[in-house]
Formats: sequence, C-alpha cells, structure tokens
Amino acid sequence: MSERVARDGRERYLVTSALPYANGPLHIGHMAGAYLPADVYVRYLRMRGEDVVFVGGTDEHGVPITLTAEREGKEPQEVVDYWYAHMKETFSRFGISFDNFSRTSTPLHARNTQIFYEKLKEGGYISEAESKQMYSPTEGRFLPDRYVEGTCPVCGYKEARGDQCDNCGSWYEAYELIEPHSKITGGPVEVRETTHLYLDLPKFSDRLQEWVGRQDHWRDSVRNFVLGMIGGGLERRPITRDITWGVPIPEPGFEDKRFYVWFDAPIGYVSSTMEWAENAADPDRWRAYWQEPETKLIHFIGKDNTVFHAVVWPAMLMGASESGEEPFVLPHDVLANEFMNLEVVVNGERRPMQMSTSRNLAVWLHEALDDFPADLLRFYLASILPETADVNFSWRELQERVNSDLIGTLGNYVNRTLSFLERYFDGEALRPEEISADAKEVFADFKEIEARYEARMLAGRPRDALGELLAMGRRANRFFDAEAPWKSRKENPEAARATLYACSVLLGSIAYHAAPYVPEAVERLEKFFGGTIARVSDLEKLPDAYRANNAKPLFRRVEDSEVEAAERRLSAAAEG
Ligand code: B3M
Ligand code: ZN
Repeated sequence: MSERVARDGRERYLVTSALPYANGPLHIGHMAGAYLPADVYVRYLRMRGEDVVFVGGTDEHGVPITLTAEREGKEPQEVVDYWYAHMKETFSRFGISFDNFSRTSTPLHARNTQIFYEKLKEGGYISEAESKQMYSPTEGRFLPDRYVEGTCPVCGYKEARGDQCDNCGSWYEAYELIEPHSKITGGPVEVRETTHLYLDLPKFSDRLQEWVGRQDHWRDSVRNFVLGMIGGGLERRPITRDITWGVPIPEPGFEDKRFYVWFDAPIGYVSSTMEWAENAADPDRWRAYWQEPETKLIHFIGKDNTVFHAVVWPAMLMGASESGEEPFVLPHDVLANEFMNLEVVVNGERRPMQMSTSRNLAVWLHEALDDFPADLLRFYLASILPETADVNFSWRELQERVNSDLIGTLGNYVNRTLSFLERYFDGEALRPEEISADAKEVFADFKEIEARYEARMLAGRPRDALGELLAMGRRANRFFDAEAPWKSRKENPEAARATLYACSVLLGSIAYHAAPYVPEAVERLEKFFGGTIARVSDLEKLPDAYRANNAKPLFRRVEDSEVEAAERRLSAAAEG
C-alpha cells in the first residue's frame, strides 16, 4: 500500500559483523557489540538506495570449538553443525538481515584460506621457526595454551591458565608454568620443540602506520589502540597450531598441523561474500566488494577483536594484494564496540555484573525472543549501544524505554494520527490547497532532524541516530497538540483535515527512520497506512493523499510481572 522513496546515486558498501564461535548460544551482549549496530546501519543504507552487501557467518575452528567438543564428548563438526543452525535461526528471529550467513568449515573457505597463505608466502611475508610447546605424552599430542594449567610463576596461583593468570593477570609462555598439567586429563605435560609458520607483521609496520594515520574518521579508541601497538613494535605472529581441527596447511611437514583460527577467520568475510555471489549466480560479483577501490569495507566488532581487525587483517590484505591480481580494499572503518554488562538484583540491591556464560549469567537471545517481540528488544538495545563506553543492560530500564519512548512517544503518535483520520475523516487526508505556516515550520524542523539522524547513522553511531528519531516523535506530538484537531474538526473541519494531512507526512518520516530499528512493526504499519514512507527532505512534491484503514497499535507494553520474572532468573544465576 505504501512506497518508499530512495535517493539517487549509489555508493558501494561491504559490511561485516564478527563471526561468532559456533560453540554456544548468542546473548544480548553479542547483539549490542557487533550485530544490531551493523543491521541498523545496513537497513538505513539500503533505504537510502545504496549498494550494500552485509555478510556474516560462524567461526568454526580453534580451541573454543575443540574444548567444547571434548567437554561434550562430541566431534567438532557435530558441535559446529548444531550451533551454526541455532545461530542462523536466532539471528533471523532477531531481524539481523545478512545477505549471506556462511560458516568457516566449508571447502570454499578452506581453499580461500590456502590461497591467501600462498599469496602471503609469494610476497615473502611468511617465515618458519621452532618454538617450545606443551606436549601431553598420555594424550599423544601437543596442547594449545588453553588446555594447560599449572601454578603461576609470578603469584603461585594453583589454577593459572596456559597463557594468562586470572589471579594476578600476568602473561607468560605455558612452559613457564610450575607443575604444568593437562586441563583435560590432569596428566603431566612436557616442553617439546615444534615448528610453526609466522606472519612477518613487522614488514607491514610502516604501511600500517601510514594507513591508520590517515583514518581520521575512525573512533579514537580504535585508532589510538592501533597506533600505540604499531609504535610499540609489532612482532611476527604464529599462524599455525598443533591442532587437528582447522584449515589444512599446504606445506610438506605440516600435515598434522592446522592454520591458527585467527588466520582463517577474517578471510571468512571474503568467503561469505564469494558464497553470496555464487548463490546469486554471479560468481565473480564478490570482486566488486573486495577489489574495487571505491567500496567502503566496514567491520562491526567487539573491542576484544580490535587487534585482529585493525592490524593483522589489514596487513594480510596488503600482503595478499601484491600477487598480480586486483588489490584488496582495506577496512574503511572498524567499529569496535565496548562491552555490555548486566544489572542484577542481588539481595535486593541492583548491581552491575559481567556476563558469565559458564555461570549462565547472561540474557540468552533465543530465550528473550520467546518472551518479547524482537522489535522491543532491538529498540532498547539500540538505545544503550556501547559505542563509546561499557553499558549495563537492565530489564527495568527496558520496560521504561519501551513503555515511555517507543510506545509513549512514537507508537502513540502513529496511533492517534491514524485513528483520528479513520474516525473523523473516513480514513483519508487529501493534500490541502494551501500548506499552513505551522505545517511548513514543522516540515522545516523535520528536515533538520533528518539531517542530524543521517549524519549520526553514517558516522556509525546508530545509538545517537535513535535519539534523533525520538526527537522527531516529540516534535510531531507537539505539532498535533498545538493544532488541536479534536477542537478544530468541529469549528473548521477543512483545517482539521489539513492538520491530519501534515501529521501523516510526519508519520511517513517517522516510519522511514524507525524501520532500521523496528523493521517488523513498520512492515505491519504499511498494511494499514496508505501513504509515502519517506523523509520530508525527499518529498520533492507532497503526496496527493494519505489513508488509514483498520489501524492497530504497533507495540505492546512491557508489564511489571515480565520484568520481575526476568530479573529473578538473573538473580538465581548470580546467587547460584
Ligand atoms: N570468533 C572471536 C569472537 O567470537 C571470533 C571473531 C572472528 S571475526 C573474524 O569474539
Ligand atoms: Zn598469577
């Protein structure tokens, strides 16, 4: 019933969200970090008529997978098959609109990873070296650091991990542990020599310094982290591991080793784009997004992944761009978000607590979606996105933001406009001969707010853009109240109808700017709102008419009982 007005001109974007390890359920911290901001961003770009491809997938290699598999007595493939399907379904229920959601255990990705390696080797960026690794004679294999435990060489803590002591925070090599043993069997481990391949990161230092130095639009937290790291001196990084689950290494003598998960994982973005192109029956189309200089490559991640996305991966792209083919684009932006903690009621006191998946102290997304519509969760999470600082998720605050902002400011405006149109004007408002001065003023105000919304959205600040959407809602409500059509309809029905026409124009803009956050609600709105859903700034000519037909409220309230039940679940986990 309603069409959307897109802008002329097209820029090309390749947007990615971090590939979650396929070893457990998604929680709301994942969404706030790398997925919801990306989805809101790409939905807006698509509405603006840009050429956008949004790819993701699961990260299916590495110790996080093999540890889970061993703990559950399963094969790694079984673990990743289950969690790939679970994650794909949960992302879809939450409205994360990937153009392709792939996985890194595909043959395509393995081949792609090996090709990247060959290009880096050809460019002279790979070296081989001996290193000390922990070997478990009872298990007959080398153990990754996270499989080793022992006494911390610094503070004497008995359950220190293979790479870092949780007690005093010291970092060390696993072979420095006192009485090291296998975390899986408890058996003894010994130090043995082993050979690994390394990415010669120092060779990229100057180029990285120069490139990152030019990224003035990057968030200071990311840019300063990277420049600091480069300034501190880059070290070559091992890209292989003594592990049997992962991408095979095309080198003689490395048959029992695999690529380190962080070497293959970012290449997964390229693999997912290739798969998308193949599925679109245009197999070479991926090159337009990875090898055309005008493409903007944008990574959405959690801040703990910054070093890989802003240092190692760009170096890999630089190194793989020298072998004759078209060079790869480098990330136009790396939008690293901070962390989300939880507000938990403990002994009657509200306290911020870090999520702990092992203690089930988390808000699992698939469970939250069983109790609340995705749009309510999306709206609240978008209003507290940790773009510049860690934030706390609070069920009580979710209720407040949904009931007062989403419903009170936005939902009620839509409802009062459409029900007034249906009740007093047969559901139709034709464009009046004359647009009143008040209507012209509110249209002008909307154009300013729309410009602020777009500036914040394109700067990768969807949380601030949401603030502008609420400003639109408040301004529209103020216009409705000032015009008082419930009075004018008796004294001057034409003036009242003209008011409802202007309110419908504003409603079209509010719906346009709400769609990236609450897409399902706007799809429902389109079923009973007949009119142009567009920015006021894009309406070269005001539409002939707006119509309403059997309008329904867009959102339901969040009740105290729901909040209390949700908070009790968290308190039980915290006290458990
Ligand atoms: N799976 C780490 C994480 O889930 C890793 C991200 C890969 S993105 C290429 O936080
Ligand atoms: Zn220690």
